[in-house]
Amino acid sequence: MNSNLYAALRANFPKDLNTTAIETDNGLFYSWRDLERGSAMMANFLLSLDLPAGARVAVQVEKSVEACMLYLATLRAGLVFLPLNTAYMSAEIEYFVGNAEPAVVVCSSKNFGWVSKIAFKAGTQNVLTLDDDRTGSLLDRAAQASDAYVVAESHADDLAAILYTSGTTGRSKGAMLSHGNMLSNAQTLKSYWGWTPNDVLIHALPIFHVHGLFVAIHGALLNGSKMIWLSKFDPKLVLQKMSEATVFMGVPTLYVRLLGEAGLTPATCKNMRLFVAGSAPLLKETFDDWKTHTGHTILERYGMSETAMLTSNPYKADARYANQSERRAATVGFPLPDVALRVCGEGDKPLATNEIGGIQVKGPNVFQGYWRMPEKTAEEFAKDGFFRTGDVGKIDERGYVHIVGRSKDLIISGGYNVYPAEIEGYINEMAGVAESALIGVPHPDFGEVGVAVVIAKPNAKLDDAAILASLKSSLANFKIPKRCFVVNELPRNTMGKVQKNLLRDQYKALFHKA
Ligand code: MCA
Ligand code: AMP
Repeated sequence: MNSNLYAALRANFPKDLNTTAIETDNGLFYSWRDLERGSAMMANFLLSLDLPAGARVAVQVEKSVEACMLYLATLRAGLVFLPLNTAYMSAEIEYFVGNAEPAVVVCSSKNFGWVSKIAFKAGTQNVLTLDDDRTGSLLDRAAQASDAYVVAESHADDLAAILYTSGTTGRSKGAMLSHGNMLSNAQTLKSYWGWTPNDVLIHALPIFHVHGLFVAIHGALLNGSKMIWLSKFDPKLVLQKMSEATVFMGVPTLYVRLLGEAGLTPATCKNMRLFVAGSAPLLKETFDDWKTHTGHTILERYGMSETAMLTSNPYKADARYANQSERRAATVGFPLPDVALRVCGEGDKPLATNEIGGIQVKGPNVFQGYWRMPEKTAEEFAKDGFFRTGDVGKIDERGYVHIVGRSKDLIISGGYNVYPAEIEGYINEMAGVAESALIGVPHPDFGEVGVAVVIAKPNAKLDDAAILASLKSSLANFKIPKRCFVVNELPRNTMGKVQKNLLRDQYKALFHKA
């Protein structure tokens, strides 16, 4: 049997391929046949390059339906998709391309100059462009390829995608996900969230992360459900489209921004059946306000790049948990049906109900390891095969999982991950800097944002604005600390380690009233 993920998605397209699969915010309608033919032509083009099995296709392009087709084409050709955040700048792209050694790089035409230089230096032979107005050399080349049906034979454990997730120390690690990892997760969510072919999803997230690329797109395609495709999140446009939709997915910031709109009313949401939140903690306040303004209860779920989705609040009564159907604020719900989840203490020992420890998981969705990092991979797994997520939590007496913190030093800002070690590394290289600490503090819009606390070398004079400007010239915009403080010393424990908890406490009311 062919375990290629595209084959499973395709099998659920509606019988009538002429109906609308995707409607865009600039008035275009793509039929299921368009998705099928467009991705076939791109797949046939990729196959014409005669690439070795497992070759990577790295993609840094603006959101478009053609970019979605390129993802499907990569699956169909049996190649490995490597999506990259559009905010990444040259040093970041240089690392990913150097590490993954993609055979194909697809970028926006405005970036072709610098991206192609990096790619050719890393040995990539094929650098193509794709823009969000249906132009670019990829489409020119694919237009000459056959639209004949093609789906490569894949095994469930063949790689389908590599997602880079930043390392807490050192550089980013590429999480390798297989066709089987992603299909099992999509099938589980299909039934757990009660998808039907009549659903209409508002797709407002970027398509270079698990949430927008896998949870949202697989959800719709595996159910033959239509998507309303927004090129970027715009709260007014979401509300305008809401009456035509049934499902919405967002990081908490999207819900916060929607709550700021006067047009958010029960009437606007009358056809909606499901609001999903995840990628970062959803505040109870947002959960409650949403209920008040719309009459709907947000369903919060939890996942990771390494595992896709792990837990979910119930969509309807869950027979495994005494038929509980309550979606509870500040919990991430129950482990998904095929996910084993435990909370462990020292030595990977499972803890009792309500005891706080490291969250570990096992299941068909758990990744194949980190790209070319066998030792790092081995370190992250317990002896009995459970993956250590780096999240800290507990399971309560009713079975709900709570995330109470992270053992990894990570800031999640507006759904994007920022690793303090990376930013501190850049600041510490700057002239006159003795040391720095990046901490996450509460923020009303992004949930959490980075704040840099910096110490100067003796007799050196540092300027906070200059530090931020210098970071801005080398790092993706969402990683730039929102504030920078130059101070005389950092709090330390008796071992000499910087006590970030004290700094977080000191700066916690910077954007939020305590
Ligand atoms: C933009 N900025 C940010 C962020 N986004 N700063 C911190 N955190 C951010 N997330 C910067 C901009 O560069 C700008 O800086 C300033 O903040 C204001 O930008 P704004 O116009 O408000 O931003 P935006 O373009 O509207 O974007 C906000 C956003 C976006 C729509 C919330 O960040 C977003 O789409 N987030 C979703 C991320 C996502 O999909 N995560 C899923 C990961 P300046 O003015 O200096 O230029 S998947 C995952 O985590 C797991 C597996 C899971 O469970 O799902
Ligand atoms: P990444 O693998 O980079 O996409 O980030 C995954 C991390 O996001 C997880 O390890 C969690 O720390 C965090 N995360 C995802 N969903 C939630 C949620 N609902 N609540 C709290 N944290 C979450």
